[in-house]
Amino acid sequence: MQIDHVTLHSLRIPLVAPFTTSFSTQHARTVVAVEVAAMTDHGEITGWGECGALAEPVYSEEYADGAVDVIERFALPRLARAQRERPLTAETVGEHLAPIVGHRMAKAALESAILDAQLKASRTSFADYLGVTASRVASGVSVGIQDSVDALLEAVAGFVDQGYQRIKLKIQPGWDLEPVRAVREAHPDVPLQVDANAAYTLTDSAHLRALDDFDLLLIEQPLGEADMRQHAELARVMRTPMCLDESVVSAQSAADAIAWGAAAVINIKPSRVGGYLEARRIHDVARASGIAVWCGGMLETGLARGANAALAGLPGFTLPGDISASDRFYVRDLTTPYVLRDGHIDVPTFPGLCEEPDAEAVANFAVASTRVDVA
Ligand code: OSB
Ligand code: MG
Repeated sequence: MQIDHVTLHSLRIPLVAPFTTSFSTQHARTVVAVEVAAMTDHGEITGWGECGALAEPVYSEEYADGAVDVIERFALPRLARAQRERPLTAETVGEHLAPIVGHRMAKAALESAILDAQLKASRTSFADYLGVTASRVASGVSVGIQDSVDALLEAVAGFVDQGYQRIKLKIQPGWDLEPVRAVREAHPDVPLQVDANAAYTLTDSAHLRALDDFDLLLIEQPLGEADMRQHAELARVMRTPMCLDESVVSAQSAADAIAWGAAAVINIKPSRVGGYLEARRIHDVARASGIAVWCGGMLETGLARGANAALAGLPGFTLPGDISASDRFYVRDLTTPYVLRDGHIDVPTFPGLCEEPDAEAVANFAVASTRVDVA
């Protein structure tokens, strides 16, 4: 294909309730939506991609406005140059953008939009592209830090009643053993796991070990992004399986984590690792090593939620993902909302990665929009 122009939409979408993690409280999701207008063998096609970066650089070093900047100033000029040589494909985007260090969420958004256009042009669903045969995936939910244990118990009971297959509790120092114990006592059999978003250090080992009493599926990213060796040390003293999120940014870092014993489980977030193609490679590395994976989330809108569900249909995704229904975060999604049916989310069958977003919703939530000519 040949990209003609790209529109970068900065959206601010209100959340149904504030979402608190160890690094921030969000009241709305600031999200960059990438709209690629391309000429393909099948005519003019528009593709959409979502950027996982939050408004502030608090989960990783990326942030929404920074993603717009790097896409506009550095990524698109490279793709413009590349497509003067030969037609662009989604599979070559990663190589064209490799000289740009980091900025994986920005790259992922662009690659997703191009892959969406490519699959729409060939009338292929993302599941068929991946070779996924599953028609639905088990749905888990990530529950933020609450003001009180009672509020947490009420939130968890609501999600359990809705049929979510697994509950993930956000923890941080001062909000860990007591809330986890309370949820475990109220729901003795619910599949339960915790996520610390790097809020602890290795000196907290003895304290974190107390979580072993609660029959957790895993503990996610207790230590810093760069603390791979320290995660391996912590893993040796805990029974609860160690899962990495922030530390795994590529297939290479996944291989390192596995080799060093830093991860018994990996949370694969397509945005964090530079896109769905690298996410697939991490799945393959983990599966070849006997390491379980599950699909994480960044409060995706309908532009990426269905693609995450398709990815999670790959056979190595043996644990429920953070792939909830749209209404877990949004009153109004950008696309047809994803719904929970019997604790599962359907794997989409439409062509491409996502449905075309509702133009009125995009206009409603837009705070800025930048058109970049690429041809
Ligand atoms: O660590 O998994 C995380 C949201 C924002 C940033 C980091 C994380 C999360 C979540 C939300 O846990 C998961 C979801 O999208 O449902
Ligand atoms: Mg996490």
